[in-house]
Amino acid sequence: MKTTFPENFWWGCAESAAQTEGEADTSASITNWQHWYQQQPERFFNQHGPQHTRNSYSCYKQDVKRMRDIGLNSFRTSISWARLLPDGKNADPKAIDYYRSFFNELKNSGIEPVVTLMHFDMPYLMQQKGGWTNRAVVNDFADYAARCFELFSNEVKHWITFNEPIVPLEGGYLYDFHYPNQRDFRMAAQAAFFTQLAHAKAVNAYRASGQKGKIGIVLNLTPSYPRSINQADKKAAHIADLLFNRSFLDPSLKGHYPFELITLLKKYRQLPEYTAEDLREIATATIDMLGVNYYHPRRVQAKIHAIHPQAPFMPEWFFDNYEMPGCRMNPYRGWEIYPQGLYDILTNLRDHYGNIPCFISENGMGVENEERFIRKGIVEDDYRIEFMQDHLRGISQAISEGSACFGYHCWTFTDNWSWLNAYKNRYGLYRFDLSDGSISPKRSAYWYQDVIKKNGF
Ligand code: BGP
Repeated sequence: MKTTFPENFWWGCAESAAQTEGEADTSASITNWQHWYQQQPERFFNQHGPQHTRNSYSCYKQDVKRMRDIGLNSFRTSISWARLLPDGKNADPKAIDYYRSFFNELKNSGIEPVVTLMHFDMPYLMQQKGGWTNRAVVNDFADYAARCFELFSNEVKHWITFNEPIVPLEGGYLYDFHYPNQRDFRMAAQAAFFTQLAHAKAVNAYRASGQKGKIGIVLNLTPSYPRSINQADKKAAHIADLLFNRSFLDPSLKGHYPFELITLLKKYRQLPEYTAEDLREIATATIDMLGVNYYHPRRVQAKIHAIHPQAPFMPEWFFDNYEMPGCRMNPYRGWEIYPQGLYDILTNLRDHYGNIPCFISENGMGVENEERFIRKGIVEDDYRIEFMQDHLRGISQAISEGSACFGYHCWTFTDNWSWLNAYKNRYGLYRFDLSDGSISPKRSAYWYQDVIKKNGF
């Protein structure tokens, strides 16, 4: 059966500055990632750090040409805060030129630039101030956002404030996979609240600028499925949903936090500090569009063991993760593959979040040792094609049932540096050869080109 999409559907890919740009010849200050790598290079896969990125700073014109060849009509990347404002205040003219000419190159090729202000990389000087746990950084971010809106008003009509804002908090304050490697729920909650406030201030600054483009946020939504219909399992899934999805989804879309989440955090004395003015700022920051990143679902069950009363407070006080026997897995990343999850997310947004216009802003499959699949110089990544097809079917079905989903961006265009995993798992439509820096299309690039041409498959 044919899978089709509406006219003017966004077909694109996503990338981020820190994962692609490389350490170019601007006077960028160092980021939290560069600092962390200097401290603990052994924690990065094969010790490949942020300096091993592909250097798209120098080759973006060739990249855009490849995007045009495939037929992309939209593309998301991010601005590096540390590159644009090396001292936190003054914009570097070279960085301005770079971003302007990159965005213009896209536009002139018929590719709509979608630009994220914050995709995991924070200037280290902001981190030294306490990062998202410090209110002063919220104001610094709002200033940075306002500078971007002013500097790139001609080039950019689609802005994203944050990419997956929950991830740096989970990584940095709960599970130790982002700097500053703390384990303190209260700090995580404070950082989450200030991140939301920073998002709201950026949205409100955009409205105040009078510009007529669109602004939104990208959230990684991970539907929580209970192991069974048993009440305890269902409650466990409900709390996981409150903590990991609705903690950002509700304030971003409804302007306020779920009452049950506030009650829960209050009970365990984990509520962040906030003011009435902060809540007003969040309540008034209405977004135009939502980006949904989806890779895998979350399955949970009621806790099996009691909590150690002196152990640090963690989300896992309320549930255990559950691995469903026989589920389809991506063993390289350890993530379940469940396309139905994407359909469920879109249906939930339709039914409970006013059917906000949304696009799938990341979806893809990271696989290790892809050189195994090279035949006649091409990575035959049929598994990636199948993964994307299955997810696209879910999207198409949701749209036919009324979802306001208007696009799909796969992660990612060219294999890139993936944080702690560095180059372990490859996600690209194009292969990046680390040994000589060359780039070549995988089978999925040709497949995607065909899908775009036919607006379906
Ligand atoms: C998302 C991030 C991306 C990218 C992707 C793949 O969470 O927004 O930046 O890294 O995940 O995940 P990973 O690199 O961890 O395999």
